[in-house]
Amino acid sequence: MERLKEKFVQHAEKIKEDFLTLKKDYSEVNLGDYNIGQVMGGMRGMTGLLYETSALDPDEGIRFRGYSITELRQLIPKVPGGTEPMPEGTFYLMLMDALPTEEEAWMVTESWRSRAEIPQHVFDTLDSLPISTHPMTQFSIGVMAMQNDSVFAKAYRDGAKKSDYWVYMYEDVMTLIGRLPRLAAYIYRRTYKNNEHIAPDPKLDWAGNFAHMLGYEQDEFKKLMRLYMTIHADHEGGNVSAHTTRLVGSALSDAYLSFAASMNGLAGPLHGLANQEVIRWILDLQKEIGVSLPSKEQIEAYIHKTLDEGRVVPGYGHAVLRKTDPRFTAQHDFAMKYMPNDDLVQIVGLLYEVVPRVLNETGKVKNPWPNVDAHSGALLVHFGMVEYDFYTVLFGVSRSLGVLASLILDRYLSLPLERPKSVTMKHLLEKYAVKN
Ligand code: CMX
Repeated sequence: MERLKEKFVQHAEKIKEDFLTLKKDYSEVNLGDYNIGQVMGGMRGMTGLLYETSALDPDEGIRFRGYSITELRQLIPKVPGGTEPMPEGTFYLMLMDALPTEEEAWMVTESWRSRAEIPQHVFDTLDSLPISTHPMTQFSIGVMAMQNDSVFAKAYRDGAKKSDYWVYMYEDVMTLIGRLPRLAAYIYRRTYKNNEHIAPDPKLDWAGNFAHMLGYEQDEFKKLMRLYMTIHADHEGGNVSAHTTRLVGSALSDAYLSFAASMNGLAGPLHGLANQEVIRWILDLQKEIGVSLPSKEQIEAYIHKTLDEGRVVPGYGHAVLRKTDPRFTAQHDFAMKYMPNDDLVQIVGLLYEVVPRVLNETGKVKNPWPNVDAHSGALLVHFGMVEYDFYTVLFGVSRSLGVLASLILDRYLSLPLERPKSVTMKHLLEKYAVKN
């Protein structure tokens, strides 16, 4: 058995005990009440999912197995000469609930590297799509095109035992994550770089190799990719991409089916697509005002115009967070270190000074502060990655780490089919409305 897999079993046996204790002795304990407003309002604030790899505090932001982004940047191993955490280490932490040593982080790299080759038919499938196909659509189709390699689907068909499902899920997850950078880089180079592809460099770490295959060799871009892949990796279980992975996986759909479904959710503008929308919105702002660095007053007028048109200000607001997203702060920190004078970075900074007040003045926005998507585009443009329609694919590659680590755990714990109950408005009105 792969050493990584053995380590996972050691950890998973312990959490299985907790799982069984909770199920056996505490199943009847109430977690809270909810109301019709929550049922009608996207289930905000309703606790209804078990999710181990990360937890989100509305004020503090995300913690991966208890560690904040700041702590990850200090404690997760780095490549030699590196300054940012290896995403492999973050994956290890999420899967095993333990900080990895350097050797353990590289063990993950090695496992993914050994599985990274993509069958030719996947590239042929992508090549058959019109070049105008959105990169996220290509990404989802590329993942689906790999589904016939699923060892989980095959094992299920061959009558595998329920207690062994996780073994096959583990294989699929590790293979899929190993392949994603190559798939994403292929989409990027096919769509924007004249179909000129770059072979992987087996000496590099997962994120460094991703940067290399995308065609960005600057050391700082590789650093950015390591940070980017770490901070977007997980955001507890209720967001659209994590929840979709869980939901679809609960039907015993394999990792390819579950992950492709989650990416279709990430591709929505209220979720991951917001990262491309932010930069599109800023570029439109520059164009409309006619200067590369607008004043605060000009920015404020543009925000009002956006709101008056009935649009949202992309990159601001959140369904759970109530303070500035620490993922925004980590990116701002990176920007201040490497590109403080960049015009787009400065606009991001000016927006931070203006948008929260304007959103607060609407009286309806619950969180006026920036989320992760408010900053990422400015960093990417700085390095020359101007093709913003591609940005959500980067988010997707990173998001695989958390949602797929969780999917292995789901099958280890044999979580059941998700099947919440729905209710009609007629029923609610008949039962609860006061009749005159
Ligand atoms: N600009 C303008 N209006 C906003 C807003 C924003 N950035 N954020 C919230 N609002 C509005 C909502 O549209 C809603 O208006 P209506 O009552 O007219 O429908 C009202 O404020 C209340 O919304 P909320 O409770 O504060 O926020 P939600 O939990 O409903 O939605 C989110 C959260 C992220 C969808 C929303 O803040 C938004 O649309 N933000 C912009 C898009 C964005 O950046 N998405 C990325 C989120 C992070 C990620 O998943 O990647």
